[in-house]
Amino acid sequence: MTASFPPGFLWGAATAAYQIEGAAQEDGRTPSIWDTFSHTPGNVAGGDTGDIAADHYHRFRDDVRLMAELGLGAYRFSVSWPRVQPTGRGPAVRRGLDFYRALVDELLAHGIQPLPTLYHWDLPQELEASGGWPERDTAHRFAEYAGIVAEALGDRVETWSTLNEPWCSAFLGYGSGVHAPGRTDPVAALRAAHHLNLAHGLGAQALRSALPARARVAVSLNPGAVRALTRSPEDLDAQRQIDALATRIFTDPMLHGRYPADLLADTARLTDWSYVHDSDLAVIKHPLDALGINYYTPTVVSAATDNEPPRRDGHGASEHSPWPAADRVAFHQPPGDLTAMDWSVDPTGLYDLLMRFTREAPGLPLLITENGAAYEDKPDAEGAVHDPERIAYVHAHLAAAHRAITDGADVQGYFLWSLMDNFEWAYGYEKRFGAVHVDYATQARTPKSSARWYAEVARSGVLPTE
Ligand code: IFM
Repeated sequence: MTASFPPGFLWGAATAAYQIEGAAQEDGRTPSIWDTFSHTPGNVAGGDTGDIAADHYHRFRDDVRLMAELGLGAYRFSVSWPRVQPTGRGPAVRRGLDFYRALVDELLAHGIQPLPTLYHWDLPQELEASGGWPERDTAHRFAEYAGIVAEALGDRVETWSTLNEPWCSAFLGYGSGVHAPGRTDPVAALRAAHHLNLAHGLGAQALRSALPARARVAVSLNPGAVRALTRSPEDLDAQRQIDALATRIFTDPMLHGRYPADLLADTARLTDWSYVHDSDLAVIKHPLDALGINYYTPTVVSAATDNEPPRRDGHGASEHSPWPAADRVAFHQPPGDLTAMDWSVDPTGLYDLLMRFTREAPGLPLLITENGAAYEDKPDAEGAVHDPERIAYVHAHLAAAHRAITDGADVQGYFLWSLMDNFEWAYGYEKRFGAVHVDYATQARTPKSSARWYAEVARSGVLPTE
């Protein structure tokens, strides 16, 4: 049995600025929180930094040519805020914007639709010095930056995304501290979550007022596919708590203009949420044209028992939890084969999320803005890279997406994470998510067998039998 995807379905791949661009100190770019964090010993495996990364800043024309060879119809990338507006305030740097203009032009010249994301975690360091995401002003700064990029690229970009995975920015950045800026304060994490929501709303408004009417505004979230270990009331309550902190803290304000009452109650001993101003929720509920869903693996939780083993929530090792006020929740390894991240392979989580948002936001188009897996890919004696596990992973997740479409979900595109191997945040270059292998010593690109396989799926719009 083969599965055909709808005509016009977007077949894409995704990357992010800090993970591939390099050129960290060129053309006026100043440090982001990830430059500072990765240059601080002990934060990133192997002491790796994004200084050079995959050198995409200098090689983007070759990379776009490769995308075209692979038959991609769309490319999701992120704009580096400190490259465009180095201090996070004031006028833009022309050379920074020129890079993205040239990238977009190159994509369009090859028939590839550009989908920029405005914020994929690289906050200008100066804004962190002024308090970062826990401070309200950062949301206003983001809106100003969104307007600058919209003015520069608005004539040639149709679909925009404001933020990527604000959960990670808030809770890994300010809660567990495994991501930049490495703070470990649960209240700061909750404040950051609200100000990221506000940034999304203000940013969406800024995009709308600068862009032509045909433009589409989206956001990319990583909602949790959270499962309870058993059907006991205690385990179901653990599931409810984590669902609120992983997903509803973003989707309730964005889709419904409210914070979940259970979230406010669960976190009441930490914060009174007085940083949510009266008009904020109406701003955050700015109408979306598409919802981006990033999905990798499910989460399994139960009520904690005494002598609980260390947390296994797949979000890195830290003695500080990224889950504010959820001290009585235990995390378990979900069943299934593991990727190199130790994330279990379970495409039903993707299906469940697509159906959840189909029910929750009828009529809102969905984009799978990230999905993929890291494996230990190595070139063989001939220099070829065979990655059958990645083909199996992507195949299974595309089959889940197809099933959701058949069941009524309006899924309009799939973006493989990632186009090429890159800087995997606190794991450095050790984890390889790319369909294209990067030899970091030479910067040679070698499409893995999954890239060839995906190219054929993209070309035909048909998922073959395994
Ligand atoms: O590499 C990241 C990406 O930046 C955001 N989503 C998850 C990916 C894999 O961890």
